[in-house]
Amino acid sequence: MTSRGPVGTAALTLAVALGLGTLSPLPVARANEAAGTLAPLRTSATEARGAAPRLRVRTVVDGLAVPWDVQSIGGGRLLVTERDRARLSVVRKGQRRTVRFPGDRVWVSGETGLMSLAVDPAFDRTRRFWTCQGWQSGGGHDVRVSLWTLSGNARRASLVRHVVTGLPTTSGRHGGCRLLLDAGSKALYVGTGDAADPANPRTLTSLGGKVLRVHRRTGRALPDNPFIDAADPRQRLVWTYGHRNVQGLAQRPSDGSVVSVEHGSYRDDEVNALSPGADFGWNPGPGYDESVPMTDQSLPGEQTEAIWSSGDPTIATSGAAWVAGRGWGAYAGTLAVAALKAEELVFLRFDDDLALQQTRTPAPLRGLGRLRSVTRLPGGDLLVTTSNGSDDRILRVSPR
Ligand SMILES: [Ca+2]
Ligand SMILES: [Ca+2]
Repeated sequence: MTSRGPVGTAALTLAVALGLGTLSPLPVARANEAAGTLAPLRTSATEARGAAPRLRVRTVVDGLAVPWDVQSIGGGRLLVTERDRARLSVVRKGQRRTVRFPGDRVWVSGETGLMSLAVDPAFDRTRRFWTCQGWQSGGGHDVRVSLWTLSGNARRASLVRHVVTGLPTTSGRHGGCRLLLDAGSKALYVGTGDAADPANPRTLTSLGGKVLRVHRRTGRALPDNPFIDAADPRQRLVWTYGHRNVQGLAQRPSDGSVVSVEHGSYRDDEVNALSPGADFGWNPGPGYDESVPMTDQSLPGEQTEAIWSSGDPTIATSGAAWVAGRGWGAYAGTLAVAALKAEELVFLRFDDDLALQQTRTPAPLRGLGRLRSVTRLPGGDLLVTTSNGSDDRILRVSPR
């Protein structure tokens, strides 16, 4: 595997002169490379869709500790999870209020705690939202997806039901877990981690190292799932497999396609274009040997290459959202990906067929600390959570 060379000096100078921020070397697009059609790098604003707007970054709320996810519940209010405190909060006008909820049942260990959130599009009427988190039960623990209702005064969350249980856990490493409500159906996608157990990603009866697709209320498999005829009911929930630790899921508004974002080992963070039944090729060896490729083509059957890969070293990609809405200009239609280790928000442009066109990291989106999750607000602004461990913030990124 080779990395594509850096952008030419002339192009870089042009980009800087145009105020585009720094153009990064194009990471390996292995699927394209294999086909011999690596797309040219766009180098000027005139080739992009309009000019790149200046970006404004504001702090929405501070004083948090590892806020894992944030979602709007309307009325200027945000629902926020904090992983290690297992705390659920509502934030409005910069003020945070704790929501009463059984946080003492949440299993917190290492990378696992109170993690992703999804909010019912009909929240105004239903008051419903979903979380995924570590959970203690019967002396053991798992990661599970749970459906809640928020009280009218937003002070208390009541469990409706656990929608999916039994996502595997070990030490808390690689606990996933990302939720995404499908825009066009009743499906809920659940991105899971492999729990640092080498058997999980390719064992179709394990819920670890997968993207699951379930009915959002019942947690049942959907009739068009790829393994719906499997004998084991867990396998019927599987949409894709061979994942390491899915940290992001995002659905492109233009065509409904869903991508996952996952952490690489020492190399190759990945953005993957999901298709039913696809194998994404992570198969750590005995003893969780992580020296194997992130997409190991030597495995039986077909393995699907990433549509973007960090190469070596990784940047520790996490959450992502597609950029849409007024004012985004040249950034419209890109995938905004948060990076923990690189402490930046990266915009990836793909063409209609999800072939990589360009990567761009605007200067205002660098050096903001470790970034965890990206959420697109109804108007198009992005919310980004930091993940430094203390004095964490929720940031709002807007085009000026
Ligand atoms: Ca892979
Ligand atoms: Ca193969």
